[in-house]
Amino acid sequence: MPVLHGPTLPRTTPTTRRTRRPRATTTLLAGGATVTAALLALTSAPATAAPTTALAGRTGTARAAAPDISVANVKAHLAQLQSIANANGGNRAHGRSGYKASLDYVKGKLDAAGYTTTVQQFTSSGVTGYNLIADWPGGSADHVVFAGSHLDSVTRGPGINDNGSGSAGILEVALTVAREGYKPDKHLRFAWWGAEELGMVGSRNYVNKLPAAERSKIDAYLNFDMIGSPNPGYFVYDDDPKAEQVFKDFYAARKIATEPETEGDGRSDHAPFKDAGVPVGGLFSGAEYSKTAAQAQKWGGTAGQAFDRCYHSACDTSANINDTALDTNSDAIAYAVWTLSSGGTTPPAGTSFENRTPLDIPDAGAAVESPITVTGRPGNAPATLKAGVEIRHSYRGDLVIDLVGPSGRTYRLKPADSGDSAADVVETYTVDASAETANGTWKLRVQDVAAQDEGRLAGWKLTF
Ligand code: DTR
Ligand code: ZN
Ligand code: ZN
Repeated sequence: MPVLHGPTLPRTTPTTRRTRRPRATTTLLAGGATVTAALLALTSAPATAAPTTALAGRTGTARAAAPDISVANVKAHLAQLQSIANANGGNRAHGRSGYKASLDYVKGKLDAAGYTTTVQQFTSSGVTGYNLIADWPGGSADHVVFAGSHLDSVTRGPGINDNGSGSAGILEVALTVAREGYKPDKHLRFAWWGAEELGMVGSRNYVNKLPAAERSKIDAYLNFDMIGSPNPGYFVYDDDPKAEQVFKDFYAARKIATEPETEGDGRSDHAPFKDAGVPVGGLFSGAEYSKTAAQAQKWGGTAGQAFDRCYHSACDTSANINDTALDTNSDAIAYAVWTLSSGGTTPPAGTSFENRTPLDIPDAGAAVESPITVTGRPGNAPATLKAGVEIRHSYRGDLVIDLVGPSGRTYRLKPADSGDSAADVVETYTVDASAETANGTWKLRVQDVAAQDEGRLAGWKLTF
């Protein structure tokens, strides 16, 4: 039975990894019937073509555009934080009762909205501190869009702009996600950090405890520390280019000039994420530095005066907020969260997973198996899954080759053929694997069923 040879597999390093390769050639059997048709006839459990389920089960709003964030709601959160400070010695600082009361307020809102919340404890200056992490159920666990703000104030004041503004802004964005029933492609996570004013202690504690495999899943960490300064500037973090561009697009559409945030490196909770190699972005409306005449020209406000005259002072109260900056920046947060959490989770077609670990095939012996674990591919495998095989053997007619899917279902790639005395199998088979989930462990099973000739599997790969 003449078989058109598939492409010779390129030599690669002996690891299982995801690579992009040119599409393989379908192997045709005599008479033009594709291997797929032959495979369907041969498999013990015929693979019925299941509908692509990548989008199945999606409910709720998959709104493309971000909704407006109610600045009235953001200010209502700020009023609560002000009341908490008033009732707790005038501040919401790490280790003081006002901080834990602030966290309990935010947590209560998120729990009621359906978030999965976690309170992470740590110690700083001999005092217990707390981070609040909130996960919005759903979205690809391999792609996390993460928005954070520190919730603590300095001891000298209530910290309404620094950083009630960022905390209230991301809280209202998170509550709007729930109200909208937003179903992002990526997973959404929000955090309210403790002890930032002591040197990003809470956020650094979180990052240090996060396994490297989990850090690598964070597509972007977005930091919001002071977004309602009374004499506001519009600064965009110039770290991750993609996040920076998303924010710049938002402001450009509203004809608001922005400047890169350059003096904040290491000065807020994005620093531990950046140090760990996580792409970071964020917004800032200014602190103790004075607004220049040029900046006043484009942003309004008062030249020669600090962006926030009450920075780290007792006067950082509910009156220390510019509502326009708070409103615009809260909308910018929503725009970035919606934009960065849409799409971009399924690797492009032509993505390959390889196993280049050689495997000896015992002559007239038991079958051997070589595994490939596929991750990051939601939904089912395609009806034209490519299985590229490279076997070095002196009599290929001795060999039976099967693909075993994550379900355990077996797909016959090559039967034994005593009349085929040629050497080696270097072939790409096309398999209708649409009944299988793409993610999971796939196995190539090879058996030498006749004596006197032997060989080894050099490597194999799956291309989606
Ligand atoms: N360190 C922050 C305030 C701050 C000062 N410069 C920047 C730049 C970027 C973010 C924040 C800041 C605080 O006092 O909380
Ligand atoms: Zn501060
Ligand atoms: Zn701050």
